Amino acid sequence: MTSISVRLASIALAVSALAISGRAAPAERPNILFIFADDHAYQAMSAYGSRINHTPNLDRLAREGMLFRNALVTNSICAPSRAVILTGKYSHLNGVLDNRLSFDGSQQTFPKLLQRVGYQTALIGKWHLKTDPTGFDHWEVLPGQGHYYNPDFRTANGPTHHEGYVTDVTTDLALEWLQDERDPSKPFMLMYQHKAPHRNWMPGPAHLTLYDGMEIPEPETLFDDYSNRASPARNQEMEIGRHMTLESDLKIIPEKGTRAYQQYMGSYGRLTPEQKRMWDAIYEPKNAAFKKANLQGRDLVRWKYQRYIKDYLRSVASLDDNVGRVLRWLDATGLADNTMVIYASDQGFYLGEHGWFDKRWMYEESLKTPLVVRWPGVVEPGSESGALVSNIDLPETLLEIAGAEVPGDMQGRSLIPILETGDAPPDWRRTFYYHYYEGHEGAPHAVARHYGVRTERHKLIHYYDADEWELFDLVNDPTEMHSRYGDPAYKEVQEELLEELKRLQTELKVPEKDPYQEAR
Ligand code: SGN
Ligand code: CA
Repeated sequence: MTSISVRLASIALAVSALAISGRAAPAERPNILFIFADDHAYQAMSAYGSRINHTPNLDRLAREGMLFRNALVTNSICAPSRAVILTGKYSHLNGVLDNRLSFDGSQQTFPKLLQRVGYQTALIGKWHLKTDPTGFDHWEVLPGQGHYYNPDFRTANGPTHHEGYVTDVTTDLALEWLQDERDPSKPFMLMYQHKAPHRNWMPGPAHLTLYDGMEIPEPETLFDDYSNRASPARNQEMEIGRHMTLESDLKIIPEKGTRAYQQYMGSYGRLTPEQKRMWDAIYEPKNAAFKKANLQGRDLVRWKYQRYIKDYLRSVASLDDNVGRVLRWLDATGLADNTMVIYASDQGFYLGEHGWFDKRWMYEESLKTPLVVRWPGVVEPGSESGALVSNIDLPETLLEIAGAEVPGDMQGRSLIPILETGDAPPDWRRTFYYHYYEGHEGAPHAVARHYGVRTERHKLIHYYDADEWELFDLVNDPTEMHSRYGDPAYKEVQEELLEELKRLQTELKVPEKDPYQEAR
């Protein structure tokens, strides 16, 4: 077939799929712009009611689209979350159980299926799945975690290097592709994926002094003592007080010749002399004041929290600005009307809640991720959904939008009915299965492996190595400070949840033995 007949055939296919689903066929299939952040907590997005920052451009998407209050991830860590989105399958089926494993790019992914129905696909920015991306007509990705300043990228034609701040550079590359390189005769699907605001939270030049002279409010559980929960909550290594480093995390220059100095130079050392001058002028006086104050105990934790949260929010500010640039480009080119824009993060993040940074847990802050969808003419502007939705639902949603057939082995569900009507269909999921695997010896942050079930109101968690359980009542205890597992008052709920957990594991084909061992 010629490319024109392929296109016509694919449009016919799309139109018939839309006709089957009972919706009017739009004149053209929409473009898809998938904007993805790394470790962006919903607590740091004003559309979600942030108490600590403003994100006007992300909020604009929420004002013009739908905001999901319960967008849950199946495995709260970077590479696994990305693999779930590409495949629509839980980690035990897509093979990426943890950050150490590589993605098998020969498997079915939604970008490949979009290509088959005539979409042009591109991926720019953070990738983190080790193997070369497949299913993309164009890709330029950060190797591994990438760098904040003067980042290197990988492409199909070898490495590239770009001077500047990674969030700006990623946006420049995305806009260049949209403007000059894509094929305007085809609908596009662009995955525009940021490194920010991932650890070590290095702000960009435009936001280095944002929040100076201000105190950011502390979360109420900053000094959690981890009582009334199972032992893993106490035994992790993700406390701001005990585990966040002054050097690479908090930009206090370590002594030369130390390991900390080497680590610090891994990021700071990449700055150009000009960038270093700008950086030093801002951090050095603050660092000197910190050293002089010789803080201890809670005062030190409070200082660390302030330095952390400000750098984190500065990194978010640049993300927000750059999303604004892309939204304005869509406006200016007239593409906004026929482009679905999705904003999400790979998981949530702790901003001092429970005294923590990082993610991984089935507790709320890491289980939930921001998710906003703008789709002009379909989604009611300013609408919200509280349905239990997930990153695993995204590929099926995008396939349906493109008029592609949804393979039966995907495990999520298309969000289209919710996007169209604002309401979840009566048979929408009321329970959600979670499974975290990265609990091996020496794993970063030492969070025990666990799985569990979340309902609208309750959450049951099993830390299966130690065989400990937790049960939370999110209405009576929204900050999850008191496990009710074994509490006679929750006997019935507990039994129901245990049963539902088993049912979900069977339905989702979770192997009885943790596939983690076999994957090594
Ligand atoms: C690195 C970070 C961890 C982080 C993981 C995973 N340490 O190991 O804090 O949890 O990445 O993050 S760092 O010293 O390298 O910053 S993820 O987003 O890629 O899953
Ligand atoms: Ca992440």
